[in-house]
Amino acid sequence: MSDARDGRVGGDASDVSAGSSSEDRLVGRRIDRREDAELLTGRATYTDDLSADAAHLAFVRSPVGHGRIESIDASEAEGMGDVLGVYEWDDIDASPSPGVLPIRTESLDCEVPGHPVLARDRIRYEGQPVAAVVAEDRYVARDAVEAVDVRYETRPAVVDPAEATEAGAPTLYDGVPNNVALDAELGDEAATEEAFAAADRVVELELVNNRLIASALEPRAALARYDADRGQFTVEMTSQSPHGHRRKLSETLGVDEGRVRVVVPRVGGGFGHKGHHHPGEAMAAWCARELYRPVKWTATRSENYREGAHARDHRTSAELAVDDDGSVRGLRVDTRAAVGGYGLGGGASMPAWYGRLLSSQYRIPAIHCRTRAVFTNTAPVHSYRGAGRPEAIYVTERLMDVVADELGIDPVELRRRNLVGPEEFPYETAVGASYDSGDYETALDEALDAIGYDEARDRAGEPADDGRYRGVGVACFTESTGGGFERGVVRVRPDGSVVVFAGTHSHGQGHETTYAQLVADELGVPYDDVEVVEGDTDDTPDGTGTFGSRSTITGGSAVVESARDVLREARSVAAGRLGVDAADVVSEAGAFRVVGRPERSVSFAAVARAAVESEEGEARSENGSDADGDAAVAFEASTRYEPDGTAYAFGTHAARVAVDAETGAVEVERYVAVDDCGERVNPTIVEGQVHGGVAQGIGQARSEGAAYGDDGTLLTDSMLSYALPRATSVPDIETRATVTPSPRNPIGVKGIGEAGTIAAPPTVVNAVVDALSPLGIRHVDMPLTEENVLDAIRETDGA
Ligand code: MCN
Repeated sequence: MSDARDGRVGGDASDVSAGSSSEDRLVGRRIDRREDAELLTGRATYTDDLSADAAHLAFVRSPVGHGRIESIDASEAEGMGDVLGVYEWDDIDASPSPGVLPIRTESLDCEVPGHPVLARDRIRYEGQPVAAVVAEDRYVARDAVEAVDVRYETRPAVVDPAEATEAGAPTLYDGVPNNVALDAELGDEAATEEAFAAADRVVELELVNNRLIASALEPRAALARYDADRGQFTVEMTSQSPHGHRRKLSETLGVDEGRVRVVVPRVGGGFGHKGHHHPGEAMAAWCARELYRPVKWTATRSENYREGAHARDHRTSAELAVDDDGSVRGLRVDTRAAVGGYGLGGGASMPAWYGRLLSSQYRIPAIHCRTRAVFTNTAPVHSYRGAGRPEAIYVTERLMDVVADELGIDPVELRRRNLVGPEEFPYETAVGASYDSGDYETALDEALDAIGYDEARDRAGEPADDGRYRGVGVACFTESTGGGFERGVVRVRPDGSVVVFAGTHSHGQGHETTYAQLVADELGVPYDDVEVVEGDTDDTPDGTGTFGSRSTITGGSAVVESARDVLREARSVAAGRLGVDAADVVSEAGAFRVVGRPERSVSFAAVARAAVESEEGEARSENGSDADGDAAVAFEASTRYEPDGTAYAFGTHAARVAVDAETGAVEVERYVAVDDCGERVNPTIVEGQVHGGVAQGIGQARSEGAAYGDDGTLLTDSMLSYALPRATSVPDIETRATVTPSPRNPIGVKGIGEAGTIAAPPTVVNAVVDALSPLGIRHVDMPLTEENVLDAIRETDGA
């Protein structure tokens, strides 16, 4: 392990070429993101910027949370000028397309029919699309939506996942009693019972993990075309997973995957929900075929909030069994996780993502977790930055603080006594996670040092001079990153320039910069000579996408492996030119040299040129054709890479807060993040990822929360009512890093994209509860709004 609390070690890389010596390496350097000039000056093209003489799609959406459609009268809308078509389920049913977004029933306990792109007759959440209107312009389309008269029969709704499992609650599906889509267990129940029986005490905690809505600045959008002669769809859309969307669109449209090309321009944030399959994009494609016209759809903010997948929404009963000396013996967790009206899954409710992380950084000999995924009359729940891992870490890290309080042990000391030690890796947890590498205590100590922990704890328990209570909170975490496969193609043109194609899709992460750093290093070519292309399913034949903090591990390793293959081939061409064996040639700073004879060398570009001029190269160039239409390819390699197991990132975050007990106002005064994501390709990008994630995590802790009325009406359907964090609610975020490489991929990396959303909620809640502990407060559920904090104070006063 090496401490990487470094300062800035480099800036712009425009005149940098990599070499084999470690000080020349691009990986590890703070190179400015090459995509930023375009993004920050507004020159970037997003889906809604594309026009293509498109007609415009708009939806009639259900105002009812649970019910049935009694009738639809579209005659007035159909008669409006410039309206090209009004469609309802019967039109889909009569078409060659199934028109259903498949639900991954293989991971559920029940058979449910999938999410129809337009409601069949049953309505299961407010905002569900009921009819679609296509018109010459988007304003006419929206006016026509108003003219469609739909009658509904309303039914009692259920929006809370705990209430939904109670006897007598309204049910969403026939044959799914108590709305339980999945009832899954993880860990050894008998061993956990034994551990509980043997422990000195058991501490219980009831927790709500609040429902969140992804609020990417760019709402979801699609522009679909249909080429009737070729039977080919082209869908330009907002996506984190072009190949995933190609597969899902082809299923909904009822065509082979090869008949769908997905092209993704710049994406203005996704946070998980743009990896998910929604009705809007599929309907745009369906309408394009129906009308033989390009059809465009851009969600309004409120549509995005009502139909776009939501996140979290757990109700959990948790118990920790401990001895009086603070040794943790067992953990028992029972969670009801909302999946919304259509059970679309995603990490939050899936035991493999949620329960698997419950051990956090601790040696917990026995864990048992029951997770029930529960249908509710709410928007579908899917992955949102963290996807199951924030929910798990929140349970364990809140429990650690509550237990510490009951035992009268400092919360950091309690954690320290139970940490997995650096010599224990690979470490198998009681819930089946295999941690690859880690040095948890060093990261913890860094965080304590940075936040000034001892000084912060040393307070009188009385409000300070400004009348506010002060508190400090710490949370340790692990995070499963990587998973699945990715394909990376590295192509060298005859002039020695390089194009990298990857199946991932950056929507704010900066892959164009980091993949170029990785490949330039491997090939020893200038950074500026490496171009990175993502987001077109025709360019990269296969891929999985960007989510789960997996791109660097999987996509990065795939492009690195391809670069290594290319380098091997290039070295053998260089050896031919130099008249020596390939074993006697080394690659160094953009050239190949004969070992021991540095004056005998040939440049990488000359080798690329020689490759196309050779017989073998000519054959290669005839077969190859690159994305620019330039047929000449000097070298090309394609790798399908699957990591050798999961890489577990980790860290400790700490915060100091001030709480006004008169008003309930919480201020996060300082925030420190110590993260370990193995080797850091670009420390500036890593820190940017941490900043963004922490801001979102503070948002969850302080203010965000999707609220539904009892009838299933979304009350927070705009940015006025859904309280995102603002600049004033997020302090300067201080970052530090430790570096513990992962042995499970060739570049030693772990993911970083979600760490902030995992660590920040328990860090902030722990700090606020610490601040309010003189008032006898043991727990406050998120979000820590003034109202919730005051309620907690009043309840304790009452007691
Ligand atoms: N990185 C690095 N060194 C590492 C790990 C990562 O330099 N050891 C760099 C990467 O090369 C990449 C970035 O950090 O440029 C994030 O990498 P990674 O952790 O592999 O995560 P992904 O690229 O797979 O991104 C996914 C993750 C997720 S799941 C969500 S949700 C998310 C996020 O990243 N949504 C985002 N970050 C976001 N950032 C922005 N701006 N917008 C979003 O919607």
